[in-house]
Amino acid sequence: MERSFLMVKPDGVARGLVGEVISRVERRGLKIVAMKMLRIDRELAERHYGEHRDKPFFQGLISYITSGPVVAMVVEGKEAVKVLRAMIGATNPMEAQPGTIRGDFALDVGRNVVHASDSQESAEREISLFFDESEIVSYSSAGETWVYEE
Ligand code: DAT
Ligand code: MG
Repeated sequence: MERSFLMVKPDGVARGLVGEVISRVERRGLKIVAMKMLRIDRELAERHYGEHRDKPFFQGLISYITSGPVVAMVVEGKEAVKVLRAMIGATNPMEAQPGTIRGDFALDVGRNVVHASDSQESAEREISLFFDESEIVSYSSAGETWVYEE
């Protein structure tokens, strides 16, 4: 099974959308194997978004992501990276399809409610930025019997 990193951003937490996001993940059959609420500091923000350091929106992005608590998760499942990217929708919510999290709950690229890793390499990097391996749990879920054919 593949792992991805999913995060409800400060706007999502402030707007009371944590349960909505978690609920969608659970209903899809994905398994949450780690979760915590935290306030991201500047150093962690700059590491997490390091690939965007030279972009014009970088400072705004860092201010936004450090502006309030986030809920960070490790999510496990078949092709979890691809599935979560499809579930969150396009980066710019104006282009995100209805039915996606951004397409249902956001309008502004600078307030797009959620983050999900864009590749397996990003997922590994982001998970290790936010979680110790000891914080990631192992348990059996209904998925093992009812979500996957085998
Ligand atoms: P994603 O969050 O879909 O992986 P990304 O990695 O390209 O998108 O960018 C990270 C975040 O930066 C994104 O969620 C919102 C912000 N961002 C991206 N492009 C932007 C732009 N053109 N203007 C303002 N903010 C932008
Ligand atoms: Mg990204």
